[in-house]
Amino acid sequence: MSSRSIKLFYSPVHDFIHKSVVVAEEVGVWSMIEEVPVYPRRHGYSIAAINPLQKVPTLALADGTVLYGSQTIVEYLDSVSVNGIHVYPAAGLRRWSALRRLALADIFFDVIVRIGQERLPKEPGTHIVKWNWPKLLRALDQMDIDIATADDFDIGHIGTLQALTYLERQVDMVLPSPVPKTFDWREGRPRLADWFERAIARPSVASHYKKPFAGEDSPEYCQAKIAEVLRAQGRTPGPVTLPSVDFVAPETADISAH
Ligand SMILES: N[C@@H](CCC(=O)N[C@@H](CS)C(=O)NCC(=O)O)C(=O)O
Repeated sequence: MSSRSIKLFYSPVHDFIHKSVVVAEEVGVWSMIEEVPVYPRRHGYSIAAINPLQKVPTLALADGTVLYGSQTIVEYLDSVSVNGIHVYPAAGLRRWSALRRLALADIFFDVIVRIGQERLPKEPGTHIVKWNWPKLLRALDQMDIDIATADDFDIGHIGTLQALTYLERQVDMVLPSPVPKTFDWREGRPRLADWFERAIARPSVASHYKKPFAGEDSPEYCQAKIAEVLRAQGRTPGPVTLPSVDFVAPETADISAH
């Protein structure tokens, strides 16, 4: 792989931890990655042409191969480790423990995303929050139990960092009832809280966490990178039309490049 040959389409919001970034750092491939900022809710950032789910993160290799689902992306990055480090433990119980904790943390993340969607003006229904909030509380308790036996740093821990920091970000922005306005996941979970303080001091985390993104992040840049990927796939990019509204419902998102 040549320098910066992998494009990482992701939301460059560094007040929560991104598994893809931490894994790329841990396995020594961060220098091969070109960051492509995508703000999924803002106009001009549709990546539907390369990911039908219109979700970030999405990874594009030099040959046009596109990977999505953060689980797929991090396992791929782990498989191309250049320093011998792997965040997926080898086959056996340690691996399944890590994958279970990764699933716990990732589904936790999806639930946070769903709760965040309650801010959308045309999607009311706090029953969704009431249904999901207990799941998050139970997941936090499970994380607190799991972390008691942590003597390493694996993909499940990285997922947990993302899940906890994303929850914190969402709580800061206020989540609908019954999520408390001042909810702190640390309360009643001292083991998880202690571990978190140590984990965020790791270089792979500390180099990005709470550091504002400093690169190019315009919609034009994003679409130029989409066009590069399409060309690498042998496809002809269509004209880019930036919609005039802030929010584009998935069903009306720009699919002109298809
Ligand atoms: N389970 C997915 C979750 C990805 C996800 O929900 N990403 C959010 C980032 S905040 C997103 O793309 N939201 C835009 C949308 O849901 O349309 C994964 O792990 O890749």
